[in-house]
Amino acid sequence: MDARYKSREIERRSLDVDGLKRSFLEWLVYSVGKDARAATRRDWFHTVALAVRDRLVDRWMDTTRTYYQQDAKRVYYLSLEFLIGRLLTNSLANLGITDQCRQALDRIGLNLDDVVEAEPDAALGNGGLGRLAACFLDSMASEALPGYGYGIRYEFGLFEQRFEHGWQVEYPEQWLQFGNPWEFPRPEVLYPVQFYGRVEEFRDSVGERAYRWVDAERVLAMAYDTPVVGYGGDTINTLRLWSARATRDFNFGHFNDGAYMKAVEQKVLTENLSRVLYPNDATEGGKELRLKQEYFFTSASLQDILRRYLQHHSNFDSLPDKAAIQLNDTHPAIGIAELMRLLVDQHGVVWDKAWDITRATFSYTNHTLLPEALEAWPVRMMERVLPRHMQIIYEINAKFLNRSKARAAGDNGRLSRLSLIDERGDRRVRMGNLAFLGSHKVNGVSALHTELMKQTVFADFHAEFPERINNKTNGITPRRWLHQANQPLAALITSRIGNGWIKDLSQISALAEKADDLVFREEFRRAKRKNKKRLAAYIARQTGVDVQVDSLFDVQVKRMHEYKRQLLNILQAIALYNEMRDNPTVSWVPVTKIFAGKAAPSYHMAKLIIKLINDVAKVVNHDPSVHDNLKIVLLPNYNVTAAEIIMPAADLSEQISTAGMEASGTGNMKLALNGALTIGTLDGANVEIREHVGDDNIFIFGLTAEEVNDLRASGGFNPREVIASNPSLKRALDMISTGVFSPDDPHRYHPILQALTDGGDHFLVTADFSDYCQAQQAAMDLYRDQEEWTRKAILNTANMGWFSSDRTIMEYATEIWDVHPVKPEHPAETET
Ligand code: B1H
Repeated sequence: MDARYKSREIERRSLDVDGLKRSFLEWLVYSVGKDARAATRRDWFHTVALAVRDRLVDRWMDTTRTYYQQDAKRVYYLSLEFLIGRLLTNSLANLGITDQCRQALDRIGLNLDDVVEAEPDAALGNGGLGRLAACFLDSMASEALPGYGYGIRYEFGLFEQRFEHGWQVEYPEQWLQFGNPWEFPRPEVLYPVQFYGRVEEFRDSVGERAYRWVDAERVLAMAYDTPVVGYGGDTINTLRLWSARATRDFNFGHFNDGAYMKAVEQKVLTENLSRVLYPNDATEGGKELRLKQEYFFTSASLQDILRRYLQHHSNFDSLPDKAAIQLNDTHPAIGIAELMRLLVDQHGVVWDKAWDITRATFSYTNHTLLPEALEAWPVRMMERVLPRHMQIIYEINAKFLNRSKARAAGDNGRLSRLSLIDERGDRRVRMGNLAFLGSHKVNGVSALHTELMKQTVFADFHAEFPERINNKTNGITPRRWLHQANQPLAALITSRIGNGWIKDLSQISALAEKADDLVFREEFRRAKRKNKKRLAAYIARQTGVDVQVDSLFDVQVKRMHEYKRQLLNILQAIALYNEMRDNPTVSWVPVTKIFAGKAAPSYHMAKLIIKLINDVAKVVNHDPSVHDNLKIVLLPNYNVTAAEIIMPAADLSEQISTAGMEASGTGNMKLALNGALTIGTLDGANVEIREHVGDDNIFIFGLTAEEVNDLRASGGFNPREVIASNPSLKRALDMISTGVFSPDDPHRYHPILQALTDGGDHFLVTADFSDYCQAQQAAMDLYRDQEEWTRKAILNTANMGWFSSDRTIMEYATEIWDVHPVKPEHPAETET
């Protein structure tokens, strides 16, 4: 063997500084094809990523082989979104080679932080739902659970947001344009997925009625695998994402006609299927392409799951003992009809048996009760796109309604609510009902949300299946959200309680006793200040606004949505601005209001609120009469990487949704873990955060979910009266309506004012305004007492252990999936 080749083989595994350095230099030349003098930052990123990837491949294969050899029960997490962000820092940290890598780069004259900056975010998700899936991948690998993620390899992730004259403008996010060093294309892992066509009835070999789906269009799903490194690097799981490929025969038909250009055009159209992520967080467009995306990745994943199962089994009886399939919201819920189709039509399993297997295999997580987000596909579309599935859904429905009819005792209202078909108006398939019926467990994502599921959307199903609904309060991975993102605080914590918390976040409770330790407080503040300086520099770079590092960093970062009430926050900012101008001699607590978040491109109201925040910011930030005591910034293009800079630097965490509307929230957890105090309503997981951190260490305000419900039901709520009786609210609204913030277009904000008055203020902004302002005042007052504030901040960090996604994932594993940790077997490493 060529000596040089042999030495590279050894190098690929070396974890020491010298070995890493030699690997980098080799990779740069032989794989990236650049000379060190000509290499750009991006070249170095690719170099380092490829060299790091080498160091996880052995253990990745060991993990996969161990699962296979033990025929372990696997869990498959089906999700249209995986918002994983950057992977280099994460891989280094989880492999435990960050320092070695930094030193190796030092020796080449490079800085690791610069190299890291060249990695684009994998923005394959919209918001909380997608980020949750990413945290779950991290936790499954860190807990040694045989877990796979299945999704779509979108070419365009979530759009890039820029502000032009204060308005949101969307740009395509081409994260793959320079290649993706983390993924392994698997051109041999290819499954056909069909659309359209019709169903033919025939008699099978024993004379039974059977069906086949014919004359359909075919698309191929090709796999791309990304290794998911668990903490410590022992378990390395797989995220398998599907990409659409046109079939060859499909093209050849056109070639024979000589219509070459048409064939190529057709190929491009077919492959559009996996091109772009739909950018609507929590709303459904009803677009045919979206339905096709859902079916495309679900069908490919199920075919892959069955193929893997059949390597060890000859019938499907034990499928539920070997595979648990989790539906991340209803987006993959068509999988229930698809598994029935695969079992019954393709593998000849009898219906009732197939149904038992399906139900025992699937479980479903609901993430929202918002009516506009509950997927309901028009029957006419479903019949056209997925004709066999529509039949199967009718069949499931008929059998179910027949059975429940007896019990429903002639209650037709109840029966029509239980139906998989919404018969009102144009007929629609209710995907939530299908997901519920086809699953053995259905969960909500916070205690309150799960309770509301039982009382509202799934009340009838809950009565029918009282054991099925359960709660799994969301969590976040402490690796990315504290260990990686907040190194100053992570180092401080480790210096006091060791590093066990990274793997077992419950250990962080040991910090509670340090809350009264003045030295510890001082160091805690120093860590926070360091993070605030970093964020201030980022704000200056991104927006040109200079903010005071010692001001109260008041942070609301999340998707822009009316129910999340960024509007309430900016109205309070206007009121505060007025107070500061009215009382210039008072010594004000300086406040920096930090917003970030994208609006769905077609969500006009959310985009108008963005413009309002930018307009208010412009006026306030340039007004000398507030003496820099108030600054407002809206950071563009909020994503995982921006969140990693923002979360550690926050003092106050805004979680102010209309009670009953935010299913859980997870940003609330990231901020509290990083020592921010929450100002929030009793909504989603805020309720449980309060229980853990204690009533004294959180600012709760506003109507409860029950009060919201009663107020709306009573019909007696009159926002105009509320406005008239609150001078500071009235003044703020008058300023908006008279064009103080929009002199170029005084009527710009008419739709917002309209919604708050004639529109009935559906999100109860005016109703909660006064209570919110009081809570804000309490926060500012407390902030004057830095010792007291720090004490409470420490208690927040110390009491967030339960919100680790490791806890969440182990609850899923034991209570829903019955999946157990499997330690990979590593053969003794042989150096040949
Ligand atoms: C959540 C969504 C969502 N709930 C539809 N629902 C989408 C719905 O593209 N779509 O069609 C996209 C996203 N996302 C969020 O899930 C909740 O609002 C949060 O409260 C929750 O924390 C998060 C994770 O459970």
